[in-house]
Amino acid sequence: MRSLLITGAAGGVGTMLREGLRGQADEIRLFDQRPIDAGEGERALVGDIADLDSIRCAIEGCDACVHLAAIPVEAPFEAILHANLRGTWALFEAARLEGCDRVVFASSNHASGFLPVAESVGDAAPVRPDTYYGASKVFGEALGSLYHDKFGLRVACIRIGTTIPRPLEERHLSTWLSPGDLTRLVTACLASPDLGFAIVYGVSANRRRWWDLEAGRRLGYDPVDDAEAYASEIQPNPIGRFQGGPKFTDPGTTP
Ligand code: 15L
Repeated sequence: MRSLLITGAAGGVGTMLREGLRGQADEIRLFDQRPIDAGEGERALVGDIADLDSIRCAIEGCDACVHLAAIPVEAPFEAILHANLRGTWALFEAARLEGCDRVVFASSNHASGFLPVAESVGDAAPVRPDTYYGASKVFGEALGSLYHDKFGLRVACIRIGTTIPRPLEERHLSTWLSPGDLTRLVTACLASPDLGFAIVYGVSANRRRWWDLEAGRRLGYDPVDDAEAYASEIQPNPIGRFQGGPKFTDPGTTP
């Protein structure tokens, strides 16, 4: 690949992915509202994700984009509207206008966070957002579908679980996506010749997972990590009734 754009590259997931994808493109452009020190083969770009002109400049000449820029937790609606809704529209529109025909969109498990923990689900899972944040990810998936059907973009929406270096609480034994598996999944989405439009759950091969790996496997994702390896180090704590976890599904958490 010649050029790859990563938006939101200064965030937690962006930082892990930047490491994992190093060397996979001749040039990796790192777009964020915060300045980034670019390394070899990288170019840092500062801008507002909701500004169409900025993102058009950033994506011009790119073969693919990984779109991570967003508010990653629940927040007041106006903030979500700007970064997650306008920002995601600007990204898809810039991709269309500049001829970047492959977008990997960082959706979230919170698009379906109100599914009960007892339910095991796959890519056909109904949307059950648990927050404005989760609803904004559903909007992003819908835009991806629209830009695929109408303009032929190849779009993978990854409903990311919990991407942290290691599981820290009981829920993570089900939801963990290890940094290594994150890179494997995004790499598969960037490379698959079969990608049209897909929604895949971003989760490691955790034996306690609720989410089906099939949609990811169809694109070539082959996870190797299992959160169970850390189970003995984790203090038991309440998971709650819903997959999004109590921090997202408690009525008090919506501003
Ligand atoms: C997410 O989508 C969030 O960005 C992250 O902060 C975690 O809450 C993660 O999901 C999770 O569900 O653990």
